[in-house]
This record gives sequence, structure tokens and C-alpha cells, in this order.
Amino acid sequence: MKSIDWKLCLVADAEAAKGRYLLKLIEKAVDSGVTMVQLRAKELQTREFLQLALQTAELLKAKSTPLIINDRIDIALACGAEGVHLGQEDIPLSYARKILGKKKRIGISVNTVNEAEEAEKRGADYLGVGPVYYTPSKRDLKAILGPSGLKVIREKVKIPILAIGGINAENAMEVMSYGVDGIAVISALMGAEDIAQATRELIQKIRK
Ligand code: TZP
Ligand code: MG
Repeated sequence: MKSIDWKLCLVADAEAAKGRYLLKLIEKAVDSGVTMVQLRAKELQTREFLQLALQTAELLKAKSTPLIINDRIDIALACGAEGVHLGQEDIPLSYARKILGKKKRIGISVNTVNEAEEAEKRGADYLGVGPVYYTPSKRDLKAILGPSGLKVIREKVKIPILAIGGINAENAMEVMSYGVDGIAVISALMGAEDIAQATRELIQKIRK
């Protein structure tokens, strides 16, 4: 498997595109420094999600940028994505691995040390750890970890960690200082008026 640059993951949320052309936003973000993309579409029907995933996969392949599909193993396989991102309520990791094999990456969302250790033990390729800060971007938000919660999880696992939840250009540098491999954001980029400019600003903070 090719190595991944985890630093800045755009969680390309179809709803957060708010009628703008999502593919264009993704393209601008990738051209401006996003190092990986997770495609998330909670409200789309299967065929719409698949269509979007196929187009995104084509775009990202041309840019050698990894694509991860949120929630849907079937769509990840169909579009030839790099992997899938699963939450604690999605299909369990052991079954996901059975379906995907070792050639696809599986990321797991965790909110506690126990969940993090469990996911690592069961063979997750990376973790999404959060919410680090409050965010209106996710329904049924789990307990806010804050820096201390994030640091504890970082100490306990070795696999790559993407910190998520309320991360933006103001706090990104501090979050990176806790030893995480990267950050994953929705609103800091999807909510920006100029996604290219916002991406450049954010990646500059992270690479420092
Ligand atoms: N998981 C934990 S927080 C979150 C997800 C998907 C939402 C992150 O969105 P934002 O806008 O970057 O805070
Ligand atoms: Mg999920």
C-alpha cells in the first residue's frame, strides 16, 4: 500500500456543500493543499452517493490524492476508493475487514481510550478522534475530548490519528502539537467563502 499524507483531510460533506458544486470544492481544496478526502453524504440515496463517489474517485485519482468513503463499504469498493471510514454504530471492524481485505484502509471514529485501543487491536488503519472541540457539524455529538482527552488517546495508540471536531486555522497548530498525524475538517473548509484560500491558510498552520 502507498503511504498516505494524513495532514489535512477534507471531510467533503455533501450537505455542507449547500447547493454549491461539491466536485469543484473538492478540486479547489486538493489543488490548494488538502492531502486526503473523505466523502460523506448522510442524506443521499445509494445511487446518488455512488455517482458522486465515482466522479470524486476519478478526480482524485488524477491528482494522486486518496479518497475514503464514509459509512459505505459497498460504495468504497465500487468506486475503487482507498478505504472506508466507520463509526462505532456502523458495521463492526472485523466484518468490514472480512469484506474489504487488507488492500483497503479502514478508519474508525473513536471518542474514548477504550474505543481507540479496541480499534487498533482489531486492525484499524487509522483513527478519527473527536470531537476535540464543540461542533455543530455532527448530530448526536459525543463527549468533547478537549486537548487532554486527545493527548491521552495519542499516548495509548500507535496507528495514525486524525483529530476532528471544531478544528480551524486558529487552533490547528495547537492540535497538531498533541502529536496527531493530521486533522479532519468539515466547516473550516466547506464553510469558507473561498475554499482555496481557507485551505492554504490551514495547511500552512499545520506544516509549520
Ligand atoms: N466527527 C466528530 S466531530 C465531526 C465528525 C464527523 C464533525 C466535524 O466537523 P467540523 O465542522 O470540522 O467541526
Ligand atoms: Mg458512520
